[in-house]
Amino acid sequence: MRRIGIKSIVLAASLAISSIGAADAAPQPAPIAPVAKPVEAAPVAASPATVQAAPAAVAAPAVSNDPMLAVDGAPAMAIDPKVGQPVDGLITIQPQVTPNGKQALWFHNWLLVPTITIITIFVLLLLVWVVIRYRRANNPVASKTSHNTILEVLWTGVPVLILLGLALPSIGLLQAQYKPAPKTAVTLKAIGNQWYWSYQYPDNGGFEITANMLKEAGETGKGERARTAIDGPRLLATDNRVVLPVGVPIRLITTSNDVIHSWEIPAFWIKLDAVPGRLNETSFTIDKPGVYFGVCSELCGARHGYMPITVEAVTPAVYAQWVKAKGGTMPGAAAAPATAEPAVDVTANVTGPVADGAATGPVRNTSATANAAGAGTVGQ
Ligand SMILES: [Cu+2]
Repeated sequence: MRRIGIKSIVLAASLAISSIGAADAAPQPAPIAPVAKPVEAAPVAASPATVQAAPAAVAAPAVSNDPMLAVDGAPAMAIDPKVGQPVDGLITIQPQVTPNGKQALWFHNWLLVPTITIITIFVLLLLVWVVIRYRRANNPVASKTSHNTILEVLWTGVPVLILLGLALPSIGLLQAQYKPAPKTAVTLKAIGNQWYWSYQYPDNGGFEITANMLKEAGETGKGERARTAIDGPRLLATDNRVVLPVGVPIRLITTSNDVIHSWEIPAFWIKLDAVPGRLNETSFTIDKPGVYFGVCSELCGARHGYMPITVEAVTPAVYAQWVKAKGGTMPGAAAAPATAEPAVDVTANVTGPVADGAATGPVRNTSATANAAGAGTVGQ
């Protein structure tokens, strides 16, 4: 009996230890690979020139040589270096800014980690005790006990209770993550491309933005802007930020133009594959304004590590302003299609080669005006 007991104890200990390793490994978000020099002339130049609506309409500061506004026209927002991005020495999950994320973080910090720790320490102490107390010198005549009902009931019942205690909140969290977005949600369609992301806002007139990684000073080509500290960390900052409102449910739809990518923002507890020919959907609500970084999380080719995601979460009022500056419409105001925003000025703030909507690929319709007419329809 004792032999079997020890065997199962050792097995349990190794399982517990290996799961700790897995938990530690999971939250590391950014694959910070050593940067090889940008291999090609980079898709940035060739990619659909990030032609954006000129921020002229925004009352907010629109200084053209402000790096954050130069291409985007989005309101400048300072980055909190401890939130929404990897932090040196952090061994746990990033601080969460969505209700699901907070629930998951609580689950991890207050149920999983303590349970694993207690079990591991208990098993370790048990092993040490057995090795010392029952070593041959101390215990020359081994016990022949073969059954102990109380002990057997306990070592079956207690693990069952532990598993139940973990399963109940876990199922609740799963359910929350699969809850469909309400009708009032703002839709963001993220489209993976080798190797950048483009985004459509079908609820806001269907305008589109393209986000390329900002290169480091010295790596940029002609007309490209190098990353600065206010853009965000190296390999995570993009030329255009995805702007989203806080406190409003966001319906995230992902798809891809070529291979499987995955849209991930660790601080939102969101990771959703972008599969060619399919639409995947999930939803989340951002609680706190801020800038949040993520990366493509599906191995998608040579420059997989160079297609980051930058989300700027702003108040709904600022979001409405931004949408207007992009030539889009807010769902309420869109009732009157007469608001044909004057042809969006695509000449300002364009660093890359200017392409008009017709010149680029079918999905890469970079002209905000082309889509404005079909307000409310989901661009495929
Ligand atoms: Cu990718």
